[in-house]
Amino acid sequence: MFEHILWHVEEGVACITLNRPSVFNAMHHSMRQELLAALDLCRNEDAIRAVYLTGAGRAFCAGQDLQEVVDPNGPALHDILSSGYNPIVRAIRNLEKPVVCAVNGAAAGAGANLALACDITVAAASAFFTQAFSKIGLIPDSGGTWTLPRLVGLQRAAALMMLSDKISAEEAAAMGMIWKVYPDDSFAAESMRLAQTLAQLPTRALGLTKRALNRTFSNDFNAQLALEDDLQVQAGQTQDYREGVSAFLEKRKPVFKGE
Ligand code: T3D
Repeated sequence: MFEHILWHVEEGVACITLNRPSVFNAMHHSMRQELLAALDLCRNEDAIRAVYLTGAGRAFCAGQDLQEVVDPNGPALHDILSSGYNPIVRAIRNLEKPVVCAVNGAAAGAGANLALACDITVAAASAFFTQAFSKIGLIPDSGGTWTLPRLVGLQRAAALMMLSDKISAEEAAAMGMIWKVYPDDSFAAESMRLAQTLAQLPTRALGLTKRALNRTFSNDFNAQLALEDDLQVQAGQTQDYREGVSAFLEKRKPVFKGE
């Protein structure tokens, strides 16, 4: 189905694996378009209730394929962003389903910022992050100048972006850049279990939660209260809400269907 990513759906989780391990899963045009197409499937398929994004081999993603940018027939910088990274991170933020990013190894440049665009980002203990852009004379993209300061604060974001130091998974978790670090040997199983747990939760409520979180830094307090009011009314109309309340009152485990 795809050439540069692996795709399968398992227990309500769409598993997307960036799959160019020989170049640390650096992204070129076809891979970006395949990732976009996969995210589109995630949006359109009701049976998909969570997304799990990871990388094959030793890296999660080394960002832009630097061979592509020196190719005289390759796309221009603007096109790479406007038809590649920008729609990808927008699709992740606008997807009203939880997206887990499982950073299995190096996450550099656009690869690092792709990870930060996801809802819950976890990493293997041996993984590391580097903004990398300053080392090649570019500015951070893929939404990084928006997400990173919101996650770690302006000072840390400035230092991470200007110096492009490698940050270990533990350091990333300590500064709030990611959610959790798992030991290497249990990373794949534990990160997948996280996605499977999310896929069993009330999908519509999680999607609406994401919509509210997407607005939190642009709304003032009153606008956010009004948004919560509106979204809560929508959540209250779902089958999963009825199931959640019934299950509580009947002292049993709820069975959410994402409806
Ligand atoms: O047009 C535009 O550029 C706009 C878009 C910008 C978005 C961006 O993402 S810009 C930032 C691009 N990314 C980078 O600058 C990161 C480059 N890579 C690295 O700094 C290092 O590879 C890592 C820190 C990620 C990992 O280092 P290390 O020592 O563990 O591995 P390595 O030996 O450097 O890399 C392994 C292989 O992957 C190697 O190939 P080889 O020698 O075994 O045949 C290396 O060339 C290849 N590779 C790694 N990153 C890229 C890459 N090949 C192409 N593009 C890459 N980005």
